[in-house]
Amino acid sequence: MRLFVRLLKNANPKIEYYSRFSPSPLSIKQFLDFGRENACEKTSYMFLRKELPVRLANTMREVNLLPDKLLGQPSVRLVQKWYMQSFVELLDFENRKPEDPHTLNDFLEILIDIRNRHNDVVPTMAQGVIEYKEKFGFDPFISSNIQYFLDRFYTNRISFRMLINQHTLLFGNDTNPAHPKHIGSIDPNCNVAEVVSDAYDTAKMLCEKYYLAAPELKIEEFNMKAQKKPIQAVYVPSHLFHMLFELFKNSMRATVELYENSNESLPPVKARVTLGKEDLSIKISDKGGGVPLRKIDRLFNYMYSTAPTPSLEPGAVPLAGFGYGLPISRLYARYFQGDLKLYSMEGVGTDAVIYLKALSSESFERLPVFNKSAWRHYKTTPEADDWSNPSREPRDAMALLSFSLWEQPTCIYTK
Ligand code: W6P
Repeated sequence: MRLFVRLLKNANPKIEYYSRFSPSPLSIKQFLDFGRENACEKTSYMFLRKELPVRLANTMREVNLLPDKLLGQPSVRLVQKWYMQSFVELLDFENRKPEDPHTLNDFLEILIDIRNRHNDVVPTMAQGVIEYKEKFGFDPFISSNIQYFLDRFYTNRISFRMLINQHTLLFGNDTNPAHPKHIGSIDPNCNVAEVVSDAYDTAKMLCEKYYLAAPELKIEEFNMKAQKKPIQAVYVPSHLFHMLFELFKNSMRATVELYENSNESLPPVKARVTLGKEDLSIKISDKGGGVPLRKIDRLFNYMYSTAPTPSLEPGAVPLAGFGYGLPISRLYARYFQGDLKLYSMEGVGTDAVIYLKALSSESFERLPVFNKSAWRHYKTTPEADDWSNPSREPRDAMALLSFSLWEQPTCIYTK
């Protein structure tokens, strides 16, 4: 305990120190090569004992830029405490040599502790946003700050867990006997259509449980690189599953709800997997009636889609609660240089496309960096909009127009 207090005193200058380094992004190929060939626990240790504090410190500095009204919320405080605790635990290894008998095993154990400590970061931050909204209401400026922050904060968390998982899976005793060919959490031959089908099956079970029906799935593959061969990716199957499961839940819910009071059979959800030179793309299409363009951005907005106590609402259906599923799925896609986009046509249905890099040598981690430019995002106040607002009274505008045209025509040009 005394050790911890002493370390805590040291922590603030250390956060400052480590936050001056930018995180070092790795590509999937680098993760793979490292894990496959010379998987050396000492090398991994030497890299992580610096890189993990760097990534933690970068994000901790950014948390401190949040508006005071948000920082003051108990759940945000709790999350900050977890980050501080983990940071301090990692500092303990700054001077521990990998050759010392206990170092590597102690490091493994600490990593597992840290991973567990941070399990509930997402729902806890969501609680913080709820607390804020209940006290202060919805504010567009704060909402855009929160959007910017949480996108970066959760990306940092995804990357932090990726590094921890690779180390513990490669060097711990929790190697995965079900997937001997996986390198840590990466499947070098990930059959994309199989993950599509698994994610569909899981969403279908949920959907049938609550709606007593679910649309069928139709999968098509277009392999432009090697005709007729199943499309494979070098990727983290759990990330892919997470994204697809989220999209299927949304598509199924839209479809089933549109046909709720109809005798017609449900239109199937279609999945199309394509491989080109640069992109591996997966499109999930539904005929669930679509979403008007005006509402599409909201599906990705944290503050907008954080409903107070979402799972406890009476009559609420856990399927596609429009919670954090979509924004976080998009972060998974972007994390390795891909993206997730929605193309909807109101009245008909929605296409959701996951874009991944076809080449593992191009899928570098996309990581937030704490610097001046990030700082500016939090500290500058919004300026006046540089696009027009639709006139609230169209006839006023018309009256003004005819007035200037007929009474004082030159005014328009001499201004
Ligand atoms: C909808 C709304 C939505 C969001 C994400 C994915 C698919 C769909 N379909 O109607």
